[in-house]
Amino acid sequence: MSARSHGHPDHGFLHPVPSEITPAEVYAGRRQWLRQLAAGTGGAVLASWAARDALAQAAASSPGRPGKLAPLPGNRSAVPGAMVMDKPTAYADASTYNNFYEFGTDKADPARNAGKLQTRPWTVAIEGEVKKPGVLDLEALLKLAPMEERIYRLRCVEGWSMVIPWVGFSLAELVRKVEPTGNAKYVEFVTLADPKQMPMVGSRVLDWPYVEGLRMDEAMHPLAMLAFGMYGEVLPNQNGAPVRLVVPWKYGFKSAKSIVKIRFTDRQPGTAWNKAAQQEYGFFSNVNPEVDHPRWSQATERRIGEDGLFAKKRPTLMFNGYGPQVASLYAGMDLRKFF
Ligand SMILES: Nc1nc2c(c(=O)[nH]1)N[C@H]1C(S)=C(S)[C@@H](COP(=O)(O)O)O[C@H]1N2
Ligand SMILES: [Mo]
Repeated sequence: MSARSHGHPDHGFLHPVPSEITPAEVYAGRRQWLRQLAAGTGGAVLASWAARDALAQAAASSPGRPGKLAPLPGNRSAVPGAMVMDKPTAYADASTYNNFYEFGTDKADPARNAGKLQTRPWTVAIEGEVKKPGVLDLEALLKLAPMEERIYRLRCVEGWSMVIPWVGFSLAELVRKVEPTGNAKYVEFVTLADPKQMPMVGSRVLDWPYVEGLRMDEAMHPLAMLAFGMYGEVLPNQNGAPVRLVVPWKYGFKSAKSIVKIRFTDRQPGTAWNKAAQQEYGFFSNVNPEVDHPRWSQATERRIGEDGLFAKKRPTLMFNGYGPQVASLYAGMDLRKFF
């Protein structure tokens, strides 16, 4: 199957978007995780998050402001463009309609098969062209910068989209702390490939581990995010626990899940989907309604939760609507050539 499997632009009107409630034990599991976080070193993170929330609320209600904001659900990001106004996708959809091929190629497979993924203990190795290489454990990573809530659109290359409130911080925070050398031009993200926990690892669907990459200036852009949570809770395993990338102006496959290694390189890394089908999935993969996938149009998208017989497709936005923030990164580049 390989590359062909990534690509059903439209499953028709009756594609299976599950909208059942997440099973109670899943919630219980995540609450448990949150409690552990709060009890341990993660407490500092949650505490600072709450403190920042209080600060933001105070700021919002201070005199001279054009009206009071509604109570904030978390520490809303001040990064320009980080809070889209689109209605967030239902949690039940965002956590059951997933691409995470290590756990299966059906949209429902990750939610079915990722439950037992061991996300603790977890480490992320920092390697390559940096002055401070090393191994960070998850606790250290969680404390690296204050957690923020950001509401991003996510556009999958297959032609569907969601709106997800993530919890995390800018990838740039980490990049700065590890001090890239002058030779660092790209950042490579290597994700977990454990055949004991991931049923598809070992199959030939993709070349494992799933690897993604960004150019250094993209990695430093404040909208590029390391996410640890969504909807105010710890990430469900199927969404890339315990830590994933979120790059909202690029097709969803750039947002690597369950990261175990971040490597700084002088050369453009080979990425999983680019290796699988070079002419279909470029290194940049910026969302672009004017550059079609060889097998389907990218001009429109289905917003998950809005499907149904009479649902209209939405026009896909250049850079997924983040052009004002990111277009300058690509000034002078031919976006058809560097797709
Ligand atoms: N490790 C890994 N990361 C991955 C994938 C994958 O198969 N494996 N799929 C990608 C694709 S195609 C998309 S659209 C997003 C989906 O993220 P979500 O399930 O949280 O919406 O994850 C991306 N990250
Ligand atoms: Mo995707």
